[in-house]
Amino acid sequence: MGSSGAERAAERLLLAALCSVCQALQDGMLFPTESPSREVKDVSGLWIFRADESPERSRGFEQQWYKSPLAETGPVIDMPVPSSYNDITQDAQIRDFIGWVWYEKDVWVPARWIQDRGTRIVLRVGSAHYYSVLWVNGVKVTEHVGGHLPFEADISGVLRQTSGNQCRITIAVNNTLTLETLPPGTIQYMTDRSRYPAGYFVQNTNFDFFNYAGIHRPVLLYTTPKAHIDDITVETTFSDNIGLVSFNVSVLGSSKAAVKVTLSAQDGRCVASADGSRGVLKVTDVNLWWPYLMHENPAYLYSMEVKDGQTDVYTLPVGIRTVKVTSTQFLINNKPFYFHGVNKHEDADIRGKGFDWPLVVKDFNLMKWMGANSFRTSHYPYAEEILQMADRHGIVIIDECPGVGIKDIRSFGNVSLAHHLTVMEELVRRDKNHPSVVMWSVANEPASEMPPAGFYFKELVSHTRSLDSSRPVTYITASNYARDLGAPYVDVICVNSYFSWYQDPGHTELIGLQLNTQFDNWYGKYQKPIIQSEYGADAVPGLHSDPPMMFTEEYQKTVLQNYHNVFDQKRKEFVIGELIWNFADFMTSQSIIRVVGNKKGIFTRQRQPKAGAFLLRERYWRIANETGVLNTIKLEQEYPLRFIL
Ligand code: BDP
Repeated sequence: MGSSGAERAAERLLLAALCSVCQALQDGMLFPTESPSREVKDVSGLWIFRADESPERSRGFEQQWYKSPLAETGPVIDMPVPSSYNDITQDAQIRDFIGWVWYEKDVWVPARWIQDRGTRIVLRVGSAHYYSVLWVNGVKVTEHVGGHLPFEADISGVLRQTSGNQCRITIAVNNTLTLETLPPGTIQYMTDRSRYPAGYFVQNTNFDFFNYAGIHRPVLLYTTPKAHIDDITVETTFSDNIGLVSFNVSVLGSSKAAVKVTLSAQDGRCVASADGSRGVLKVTDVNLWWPYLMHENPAYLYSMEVKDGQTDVYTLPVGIRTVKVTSTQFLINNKPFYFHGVNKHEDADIRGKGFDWPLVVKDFNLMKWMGANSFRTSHYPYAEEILQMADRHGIVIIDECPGVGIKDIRSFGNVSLAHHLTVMEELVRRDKNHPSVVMWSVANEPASEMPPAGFYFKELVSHTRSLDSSRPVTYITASNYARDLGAPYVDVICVNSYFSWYQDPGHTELIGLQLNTQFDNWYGKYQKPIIQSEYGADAVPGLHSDPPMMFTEEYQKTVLQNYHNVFDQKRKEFVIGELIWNFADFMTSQSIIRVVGNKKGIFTRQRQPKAGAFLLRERYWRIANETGVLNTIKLEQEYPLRFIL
């Protein structure tokens, strides 16, 4: 079919945009999947573990614990991977440990992987918090700065040179945070000998969640052919009933790559194909990717098979959708989208921040039960498996980097900024192809009124835009509208506020006035759409009082109701979303304002609903029904609304 002028213009725009997408990092970071040319071997499970308790935490390096089996260096304990190590033992020293810990596992590598010189063997860690060094059979293969994002190393050479099929993987992980890490922190040595023993130190941070550490996501071995598909970038748009998928494939290890791309519908039918590493696929009668509750057939995913000649095959799910922002609206597929969702944490009993499928599936069931159409990955990137779930269920994501707690002016320096830019590059490289991701958040509640914040956020936002021009960029502010120096650069204003909690505690009657003022001030100054990106109140489950008092379930409900009254007025104007703080109770460091963690969850940490969950459920379904596109009968069968509406 010949393309119209408008389509050709759209194609040119897409290609131009793609030129600037993700050029900063050298290599790709495709999620490891199996295919006729690729194998994956999950080496998570039971590892052994040793914390380096020497005063400087440096004995492991001095004695080269990576050179021999870890058990020969001293006492080791069992440690599950993925999991935070903190809550696994009965030892408070392990829970609160700061410094290097060592993990080790012996695995067998299939003989054919070693023998076939055309096979590339990669070791990949889904994430480890915070700083990691990796050895294979005593040989260092890579190191990585930063939790929450994956890293990997080609270990084919090491395996072939060392002891063949047996592979001893050693990973040293250090959770120390400094002024230049993300999130930042400081180590404080306590020098008053009348109060602290010699060498006593603490880790100070400015964020409100426990600094869980360890190997948090699966560790995988996977193969690719030597000549392999290294990265794929897709961008999508549509015009009338024609979907356009522009793609850019990079192949490594081959000078004459012959790329073929095929797009299939959910019934397996091929709907478009092309030859070459760049191009645009045209899909007639396109099924767009729609958010949950916005369409009767949400989350439609095509399957894009990328082949490099006879050697490599990689299949990528592709959702065709557009995202745009106007001065009052957030548009998905040119239709106004209202975020009625949650803020989350990767957090649960025992495993801490360790990836856990039962928890992930339960959380998606709860979000769908309550009619949430979106969540924000507060305050760091979540596991890729979670984003894949969101793609498949139509849950929209604001994807946040770990820029939380930037409060010290020294964390606005050039070294910090350079690292922050790199983290955004890693994040965009990893998540750029997920249709569920509709916006990047570069930070949470930084000290955006400090003078360097203007330059810092200008750079950060514009760099993020240069990595991906197809999505809006924001950061989450708690600053006053008149003093916020980063707001001029963002596309959407995201504001956190805790009226009647941190301000005027106990006075829920003030919420209406204060929230109205907040919205009018921000909109008056910037004329950009606003998301209430956090609001809420602690509720200790089972604590009751009427009239409501702080920390009871009734108080949490009353705070929410007062916020909702204002949202209902302002969403007719420029408020484009509300995200409750928080989906579930979560662990924090110990402090006099936290009773075994933060209790602002509408679910407990064990995922049982508090009264506020039912309130939100009723509200979210009502808002979804207002859009008028729902097949209510079908949804009622899935979730018995008659009980709540
Ligand atoms: C907000 C922070 C969030 C906290 C929340 C709270 O963004 O991380 O957990 O306050 O205090 O300002 O509950």
